[in-house]
Order: sequence, then structure tokens, then C-alpha cells
Amino acid sequence: MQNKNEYFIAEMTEIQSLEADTIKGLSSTHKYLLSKYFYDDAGSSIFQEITRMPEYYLTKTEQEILETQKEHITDSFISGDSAIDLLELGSGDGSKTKIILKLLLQKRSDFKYIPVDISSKANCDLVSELSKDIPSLKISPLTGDFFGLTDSGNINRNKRKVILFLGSNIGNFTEPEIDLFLTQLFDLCRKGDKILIGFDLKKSPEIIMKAYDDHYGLTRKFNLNHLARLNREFGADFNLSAFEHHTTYNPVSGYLKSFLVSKEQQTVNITSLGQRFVFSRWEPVFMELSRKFDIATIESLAFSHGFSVIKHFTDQKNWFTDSLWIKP
Ligand code: AVJ
Repeated sequence: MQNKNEYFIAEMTEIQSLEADTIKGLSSTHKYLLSKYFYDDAGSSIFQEITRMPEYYLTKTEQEILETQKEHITDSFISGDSAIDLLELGSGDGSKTKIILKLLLQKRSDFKYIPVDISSKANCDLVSELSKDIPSLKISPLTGDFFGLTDSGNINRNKRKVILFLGSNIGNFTEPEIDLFLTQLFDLCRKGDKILIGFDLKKSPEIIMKAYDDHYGLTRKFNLNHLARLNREFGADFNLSAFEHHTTYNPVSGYLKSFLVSKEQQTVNITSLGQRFVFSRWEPVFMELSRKFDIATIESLAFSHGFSVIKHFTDQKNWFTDSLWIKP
């Protein structure tokens, strides 16, 4: 079902960019697939299962931060007296954001919630969920990739804005992508606008590895679903059991990387794309970066892109931070 007030950001549909990005990634010397395509219906529900495993501390920890510091957080959003647009990038199922939305609505009714997500289905589900749970909320979803948000005609540039980018989604970005993203956010903001970004922090490598290399096999299933998606959508013939899931963590860079490694020499046909790809024995396909940060790096990212840091909201253990920045 399509939402009547749903708007789209980009000219290309998700399926068109999936096609182009798949061919590019699998043709390159070091094969890769892009983690933003993990989230089809099956992938989104596997991700929800991941967030419920005890070892996947990220969601629970950020929830703790929002729950315990929601008064302070919402107060900082509404300082000043103009109405705001609350944009959320990569909103997913919005379960964490609800905490903020409910309280914000009690404090001020004149804000509009604009969830931006690559998945149209996720957006539709979110809208129907929120309209049941918080009927008085004004909500207008945007579907698409958030690079390109700045060119979108659907954002009111004259409105006071708060932008949420939670969940350590920023950890999926390479350094150049972070640069582009923060530059675009800065352009989108007016003086005084704020952004709240969730960063997963460096911690014991053992704890980090357990969250991404779980013994239930969920992260493995999450990665393999990307191949299954290519089978479903493009008639590819990936044999999922011919790939092994492997995770590495480098405590210096904070880079947690996920790979699928081909256990044998094999050829995969992607029928509807008219493509075939050869995998040699033990050839890796890079699937996802989930970067871990430290406070100094976060502050230098803020400053080098023109923002000032107002506050880092952190949990008891200092495992995660929601950093509040302002365009001065
Ligand atoms: C949703 C991107 C924050 O990187 O931790 C979970 C996705 N990947 N387990 C993350 C994910 C493997 C997740 N993000």
C-alpha cells in the first residue's frame, strides 16, 4: 500500500540503484555489496531480531540514553519559540524515536515529524504504527537515500530544524561518505538548527565481536539475506551455503567489518541483469562497515564540518553516545 502523503527523494528507484550498485560491487577487484540494501522486508525483520539479542547492546544502550535523558534532550530541541520540523534519517521502525516524539508532543504541538528511509515499506509501517499510537502527531514521510536530501524540493528550508540520525547508522559510512554527509547536513541546516547523531563507542573488542559474530547465526543470516535478495529480485543463483560469514575488528581504527567468503571456486549467474560473476576459492565479499568511535574523533568531525558540540548524552557504561550538535 502506498501512502498518499509519501514523497520520494531521488530520480532512481531503490531497485534501479540496487542493480547498478550490485554490478559495480561484484565487478570490482575487491568485491563488495552495499549494506544499505540489507533492509528489504526479510532483512528488516532479521535486523529487528538482531536488536533483541542480548549481545547486540547498541539498541538497548541507546534506548537507555533516550529514556533516562529524554527531558533534557527534548528541552534542547525546543529552545526558542519557533515551530520545528523534526527530520529523522534512517527511521526504520521508529521504536526508539517514539520516546522522544511523545514527550516532545506534550511540550509543543507545533512540530512535524519527517521520517526519511530507503525502504518505502518501512515508512508505510511506521506511519500506520505512529498514527495509531500517537494520533495527534503530524507526520510526513520521505522515501529515498539521504544523500541527495539537500537537492530534494520536499524539505522546507525556512523552517527551524532538528535532525536525528540515531542507531550508529553513521558507522556504516566510509570516511568520504561521512564528509559528504556532514557537509550536506550543514548546508541543509540554518543557523541555530541542531542535529543529534548516535555513535557506537570503542569498548572491549570482545564485547563488540560478540554483538556482530553471534552464536545464534543471526548476523550471518542478515548478511546472507543480501544474496538471497539478489536471488529473489534478480533471479540470481547464489548458493548461500557456499559462503562463510566472517567478522574482523581493528581496535585502532575502530572498524568492524563483515565479509562473506566464498568457500569454493564458483560462478554465479544473475539472470535478469544478464551478468555472471566468478568467485575464487576463499575470495571475500566485503558486506558492511560498522565503525566504532571515540569522543575525540566525534568532536573533530563536528568541528571540521562547522558544527559546535552542545553535549554528548551517554549511557552508564559509556558504550554509546547521542551527540547533540548545533550550527552556530
Ligand atoms: C543498523 C547499521 C547500526 O552496524 O550495528 C547489525 C546494522 N549489522 N548487525 C550496525 C547491523 C550487523 C547496524 N546498524
